[in-house]
Amino acid sequence: MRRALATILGAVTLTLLIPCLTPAQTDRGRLDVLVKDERGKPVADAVVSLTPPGAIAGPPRPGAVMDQQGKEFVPLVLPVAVGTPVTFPNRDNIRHHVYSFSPAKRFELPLYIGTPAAPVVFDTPGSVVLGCNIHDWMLGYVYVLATPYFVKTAEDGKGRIGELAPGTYEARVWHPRLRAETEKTATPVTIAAGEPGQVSFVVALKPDRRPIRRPNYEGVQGN
Ligand SMILES: [Cu+2]
Repeated sequence: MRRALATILGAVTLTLLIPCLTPAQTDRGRLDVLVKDERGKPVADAVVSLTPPGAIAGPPRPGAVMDQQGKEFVPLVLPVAVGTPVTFPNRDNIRHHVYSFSPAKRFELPLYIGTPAAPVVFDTPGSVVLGCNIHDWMLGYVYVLATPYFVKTAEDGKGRIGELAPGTYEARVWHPRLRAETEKTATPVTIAAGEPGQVSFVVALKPDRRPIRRPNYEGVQGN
């Protein structure tokens, strides 16, 4: 009798294990994120990322776009997975001169109109601060992540990361004006199939100090 019971239990265990070994898409989970500041105000343009416990598969990264429009970088923050090629189309009818001195990617796109022929490939994780030599107030960020699981928060401070395999991940938050180091925000998060996980961050931000935009300034010599 005892042996029969053991056999039945063995069969049940095996049956339960099989779906786990071959997870279907429906077994995926998701994470809802919320970022607020110390006064409880929602924080937009924060990037929340998830680092999985194992190795990260490296599928080809689709390209991303950082526009220059109305003499501003659009979007202000562009999160990308490491290895992503980014194009910098100029939608204005004047020239821009995009550059970055950030250690994660030093590059320069000398004065141009239209889309430069070759995209810039962001191959090192970290934040890349963008500027324009002509328009001092133009400021943008490419945030390069070692993981493909991330989301940028909307005006309501919310975002969602979907299609996650169940397991325990580390969540982190980044923002251009974050006072803390992103590494110190690491928080374990468990993702289960069928039930949305949730993580919220309360962040302290530095004041927003951008150079004042000069009205109708086209740049020197009509650039
Ligand atoms: Cu410019």
